[in-house]
Amino acid sequence: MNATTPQALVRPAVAVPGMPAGFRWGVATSAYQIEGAAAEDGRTPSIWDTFCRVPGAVVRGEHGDVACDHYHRMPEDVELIAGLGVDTYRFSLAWPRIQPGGRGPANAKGLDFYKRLIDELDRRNVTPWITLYHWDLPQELEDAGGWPARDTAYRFADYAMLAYEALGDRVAHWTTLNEPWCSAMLGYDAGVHAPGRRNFGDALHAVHHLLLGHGLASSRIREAAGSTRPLELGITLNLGTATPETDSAADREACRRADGMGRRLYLDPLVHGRYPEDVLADLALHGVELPVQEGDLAAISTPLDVLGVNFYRGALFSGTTEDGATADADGLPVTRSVPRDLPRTAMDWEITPGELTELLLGLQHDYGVPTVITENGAAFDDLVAADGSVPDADRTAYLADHIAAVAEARERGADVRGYFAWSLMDNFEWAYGYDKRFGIVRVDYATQARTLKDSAKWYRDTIRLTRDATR
Ligand code: IFM
Repeated sequence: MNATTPQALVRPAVAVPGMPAGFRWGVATSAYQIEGAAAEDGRTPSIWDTFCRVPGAVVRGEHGDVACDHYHRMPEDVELIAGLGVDTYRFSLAWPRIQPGGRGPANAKGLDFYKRLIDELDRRNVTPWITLYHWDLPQELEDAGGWPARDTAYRFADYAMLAYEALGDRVAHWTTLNEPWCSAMLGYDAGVHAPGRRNFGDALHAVHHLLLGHGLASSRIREAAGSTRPLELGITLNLGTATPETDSAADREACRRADGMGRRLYLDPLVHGRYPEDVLADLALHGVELPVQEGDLAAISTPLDVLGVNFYRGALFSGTTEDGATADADGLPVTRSVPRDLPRTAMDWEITPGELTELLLGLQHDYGVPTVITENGAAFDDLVAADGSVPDADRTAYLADHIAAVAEARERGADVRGYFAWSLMDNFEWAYGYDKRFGIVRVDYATQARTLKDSAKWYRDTIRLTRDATR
């Protein structure tokens, strides 16, 4: 059992009340985190291949060259997925595999891998759910300016069409981007993700161009699908909640700013076709203006069929420094996240399932778009028992509490249509390398052996019992 949550008790699998028959159950992964085969069949480097080579950027200098070797073990992995009884598998396409260098024609060998994956999923009645972009920008496009440059949005739309033209006759579920906040803010402002740049203004330009890329790709995919092909199109955002530490005006303002930068900056243009005025004013204080051109917001607000929600935690905010100041050294208002005395995961993330219910109800109220939880899960420092099993009661408890939070949100009126566990298997956790294990399946990186953790068995049984109860 994990030291961070010694209280985690073994949870029995039971049917989750209130889940309708068509509720989707899935597992999720992304290309760079699992595929490996970094230089095979025409794939060229992405910004992550480059970033991993920067000394100090990733724990122990680890990288995705081999990762879980999924590129070579894909049929066995699909077998594993089917054995869990999930109906949906969310995975991402590697842009530098499908369109090496980020421009020009499709690479047939790259597409073939995903065609074979879809064949395997079809054979086992698992629905493919494609994410077009999970952070692996072709390096050439970064060299040409990356997401802060407007042209990258057009390049993304072209790549999206290459993928849709090749796979759209067999795949109905398409997500354009995974977590544009991370691409922009971690990649271009904090510099802790690829490409490792540190410029707030560039990061905000990246936000706009990511959203524009989403919009351009969405409208072209929608047009190509026409009225005959089934299509469920959306975007996935990482979302949390912002709770004020006290009822003071400063703390409530801090929450307005945090919610503005983390949620409304994306969802207002996506759903309502406008950026939130208060956030634009906050950005102006930093001397930043979004590079919006005529027609951009119409493209960005191309209707969404579904909003993918990745939830890991909510946060408490204060509008003052620990010393009580409301402005920082630059005279800008303070938005400080305040640690709480709550159980934590191995990422040191607070465990806050109730805030998932709150988030989903807020999304329903503010935006009214059907949602699917496209990621939820936790890293813990798993121990392998003498008999080879992985008794991860802490992860099972995390999943159980968050699935219950989804059920509660549904009961209170949120239109949540699915839940995908992050992640199918342990994988490359970005700047943390292979240190942090999010899988419900353990990967022994020395042998590439896969072992179902207890949480995977619990998830499998929970899905089966829930389905049986709704039959
Ligand atoms: O592993 C990541 C994933 O790639 C994106 N969402 C959050 C996960 C856990 O950090």
